[in-house]
Amino acid sequence: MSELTAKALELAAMTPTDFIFGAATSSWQIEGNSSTRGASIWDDFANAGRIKDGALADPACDHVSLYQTDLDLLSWLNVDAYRFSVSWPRVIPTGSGKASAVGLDFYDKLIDGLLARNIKPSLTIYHWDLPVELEAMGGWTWDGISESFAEYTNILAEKFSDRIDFWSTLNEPWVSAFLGYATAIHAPGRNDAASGFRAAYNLMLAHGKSLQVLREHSVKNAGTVLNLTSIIATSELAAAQEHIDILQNRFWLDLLAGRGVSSVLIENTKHILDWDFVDQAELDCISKPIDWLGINYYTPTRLGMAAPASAAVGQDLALYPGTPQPISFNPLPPTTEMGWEIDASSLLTTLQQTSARLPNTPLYITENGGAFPDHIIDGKVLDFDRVDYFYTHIKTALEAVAQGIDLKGYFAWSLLDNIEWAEGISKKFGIIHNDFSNQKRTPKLSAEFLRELNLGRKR
Ligand code: IFM
Repeated sequence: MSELTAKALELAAMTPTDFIFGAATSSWQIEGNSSTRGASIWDDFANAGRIKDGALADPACDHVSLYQTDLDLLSWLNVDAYRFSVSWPRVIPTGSGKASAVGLDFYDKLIDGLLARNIKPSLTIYHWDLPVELEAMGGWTWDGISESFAEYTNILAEKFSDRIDFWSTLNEPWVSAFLGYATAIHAPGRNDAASGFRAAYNLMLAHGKSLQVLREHSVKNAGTVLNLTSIIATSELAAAQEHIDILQNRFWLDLLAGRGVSSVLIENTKHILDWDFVDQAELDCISKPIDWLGINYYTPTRLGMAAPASAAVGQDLALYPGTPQPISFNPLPPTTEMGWEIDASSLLTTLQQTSARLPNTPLYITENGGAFPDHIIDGKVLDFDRVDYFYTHIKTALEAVAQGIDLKGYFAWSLLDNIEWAEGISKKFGIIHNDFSNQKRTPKLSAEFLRELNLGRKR
């Protein structure tokens, strides 16, 4: 038996029978075919040359044309579930108003294709591709955005509520608000701290209203997805650590748990905004119980005092406006190609902290994975680093289950090499290699590993 198989079977033996394994993607990162939908803020961002390697919305992975191939790959992987997102401008080309029959039909076929292969659909309503018309109204800082989101949710729920196993309102609202509005790292690139906080609140209000719509359609498995992590610092940096922990983790969990906006956050940010828009009825709407919480975990956030600042993507003090002490980000080696420290033990800490902060809520790891260089030898993609990353993180996740954490599933990020947002196609997270010149898909060693794990548990 090869070492790869032995490790996969070791994990299979640790896995509870009802645990879900899946793979994840998002619409803008894989779909391509932008001419058959409306425009999103990411199209504008890409067209303005803001993506490092010049990648554009097309062709991406041409998934709209090749979805049958991708469904067959999911079948070959033997996953239980597939997590994908719906492109808002594909379903409602101008953001509000009439839905596109062509757009809905695409997701209809995708969902039926999953069900025909006995794969549970996990649908994310919003994974960052906001229609440009809504951004022109103010985007996530606009008062009306949560109503537009509720209307969009209603269209999806009317069409798909009978066939979706997991509904998720948002993916990583911290990224939408702070990379897109507080800074200009992501689309729409506002670069205004106060807008970041406003967007953060409106995203959560949109979550609350969307959840209400899903409930009106009798949806019973609705949740949301946050990118949570543990913030590591020495005691001299306790004030900065607390602030960063609030912005990264607690703000979202506090709102979901009905604890409102932290007084520490309000105090630390009083020179930026007065938070006068916070409304008790809206807080009540946001804190209605969810059926599950998704955690996207990649790396810990390790703080230090020493310059130089970290070169890790997305680790930047401007993303945490109001931090009361100057700090830098100091990821320790080994790191991935994103500069992200590899530390599976922080996944365990994150799971423990989250279950304490949002009790009685089943958890799923909805994304986990790494960007690594691929070694292509004789047509085989030997991504040993990624195999090792999955092995250590899945093992930690399963150990957390054995310790009593209510963790119910794990989704690998990502099914395919895709457009890694502002980093473009040069940072590769896929378990399946994609040749962007001809769209040839080649499963990497990590895909074989996850397949062996899935076959092992089903034996
Ligand atoms: O590619 C992204 C994904 O869209 C959201 N979570 C993090 C991934 C890696 O950066």
